[in-house]
Amino acid sequence: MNQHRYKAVIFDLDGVITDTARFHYLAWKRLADEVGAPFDEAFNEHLKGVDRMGSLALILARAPRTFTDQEKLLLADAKNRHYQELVATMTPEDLLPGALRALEEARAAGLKIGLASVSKNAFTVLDRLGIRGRFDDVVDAATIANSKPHPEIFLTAASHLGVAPADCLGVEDAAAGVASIKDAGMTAVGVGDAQVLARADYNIPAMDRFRLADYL
Ligand code: B16
Ligand code: MG
Repeated sequence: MNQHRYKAVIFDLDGVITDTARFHYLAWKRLADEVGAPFDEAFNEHLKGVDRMGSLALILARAPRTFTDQEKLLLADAKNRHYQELVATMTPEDLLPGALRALEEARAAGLKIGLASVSKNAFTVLDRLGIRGRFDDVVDAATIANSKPHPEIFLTAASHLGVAPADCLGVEDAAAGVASIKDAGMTAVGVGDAQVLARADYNIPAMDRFRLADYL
């Protein structure tokens, strides 16, 4: 049993472990151009931590016409196929600087390690990065009803790890993700803009500044 303040660290994937946001952006951008909806990097920020159909709804709300449910499913499928083509090019070199060390520090400290991503492609991404075996639990996003900022995914991760939420440290790069961690009753490390991630208990500009000892 470890003697630390926390018993588990639960990581977000996109923006914390790897930069899949770039691929989501490219895939959504192509779709937005096809339907005539305005789309840029700033708007893409609002999609971080939002699930696929939720993201599509936000994009289509700015399109010049409405879409049937069947059209929406086809559009979401097309976006996902494009995204998966991009993910297929990933290698362990796509780990964000500091991410692997953070996983190693958590393991060395005897903490449980979880992944809380609302991406249904998370398992594939972890396999491409070669790090799936480093997690004690990876929440299957297909089992999650509410995407971030709802706390469900972080609560599910804690429950799978057998750790009380108050004993968990969550690591997130999106405001919606930090809200999810805080509303789950956990301590949050925000990775990125401290003003955007103002609800986090600790703020670092990027994962290369993550030092587990700073939070224990
Ligand atoms: P998929 P996270 C989220 O991952 C992304 O931030 C978000 O942009 C994306 O729409 C969502 O996954 C769903 O991804 O289409 O692969 O199921 O930040 O929770 O790791
Ligand atoms: Mg993220």
